[in-house]
Amino acid sequence: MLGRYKLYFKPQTRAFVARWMLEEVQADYELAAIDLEAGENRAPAFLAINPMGKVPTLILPDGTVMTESAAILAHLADCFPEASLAPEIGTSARAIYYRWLFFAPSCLEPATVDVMMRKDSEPLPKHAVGWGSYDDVVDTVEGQLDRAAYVTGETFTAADLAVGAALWWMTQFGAPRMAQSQAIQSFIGRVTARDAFKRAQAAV
Ligand SMILES: N[C@@H](CCC(=O)N[C@@H](CS)C(=O)NCC(=O)O)C(=O)O
Repeated sequence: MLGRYKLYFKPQTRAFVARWMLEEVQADYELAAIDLEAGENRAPAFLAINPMGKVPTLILPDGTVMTESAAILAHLADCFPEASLAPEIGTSARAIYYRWLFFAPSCLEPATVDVMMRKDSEPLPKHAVGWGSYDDVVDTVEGQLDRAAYVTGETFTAADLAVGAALWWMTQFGAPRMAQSQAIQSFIGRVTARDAFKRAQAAV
């Protein structure tokens, strides 16, 4: 979609994922800083845009509001095919891409929040939670990265951005098994070496 995007943004949050993707596709965009500590995301003006009060919140050039990091990645990958960040629709490669794109928010993230924020609690029942267990999640992603350079194979896609950003944050926060996993750390090294990742870290 041609035109200017507007990203409601706070550094060191999931909004970074959307900014990284905007840089990958070289979209024309502006950042609108949101001070979460000051509660700007709970102000009526912002809740009118995103009732969840969360970032990333992306305004598309036609004014449509998009939320949910993985959905934003998928949409931008489709809008900028020249960036080659999504396999062709209907192919098996696309199926694998969807699998990992959704694995990040539905397995990696909640498993990590659970293990890091409920340290003194019993794990939630494996059969009841969508991610099963933290160890299952890490075994699964590690197993994939033992076999290939990227979760989707030998080329970087938006799904690698989603999984890579999650694993990078998990490492920063000291999540179990991250620092010890060679496959995961090599993958993080590959994705964070990208120019778009570096540009997305520029000060606001
Ligand atoms: N499901 C959303 C989650 C977004 C989210 O939780 N963002 C956090 C920052 S990492 C936030 O805005 N927190 C502020 C709050 O809830 O008050 C996504 O994947 O984009």
